[in-house]
Amino acid sequence: MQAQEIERLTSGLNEEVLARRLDPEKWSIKELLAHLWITQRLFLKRAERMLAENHPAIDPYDPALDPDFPRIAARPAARLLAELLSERAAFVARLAAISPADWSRRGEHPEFPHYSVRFLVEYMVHHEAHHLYGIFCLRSRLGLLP
Ligand code: NI
Repeated sequence: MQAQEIERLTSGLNEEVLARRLDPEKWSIKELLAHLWITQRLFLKRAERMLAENHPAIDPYDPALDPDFPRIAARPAARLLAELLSERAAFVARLAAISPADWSRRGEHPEFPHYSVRFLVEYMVHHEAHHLYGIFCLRSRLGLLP
């Protein structure tokens, strides 16, 4: 499961190293972890709304405008990781319980004309894989084998 990759690629690094920005303008491993923690919750909330409401409006998320980001990124990485993994298990269990028709329930997203529960899950997986690549590269540059 992809979530285990987050655990593997963030293991064996202390808080100082995790929070180190190798490029001053780019996120540290811990900021990337916080971003995945935040977006997983966001995706779950969106899915719940799409399952409960008819065509709810979905607001785009811009991390640069998120006032909670610095506070969340300052939390201990081990806590973020543990919560991300347990919330992932709950998310997967929730999705396993929905009906085939529920996967086609829609939301109205200004950028994506086919925003369904199925699309949201596929988007989340690709978005996370994109950031896992970033974590993989940072970890490698820190001198650790993946
Ligand atoms: Ni992102």
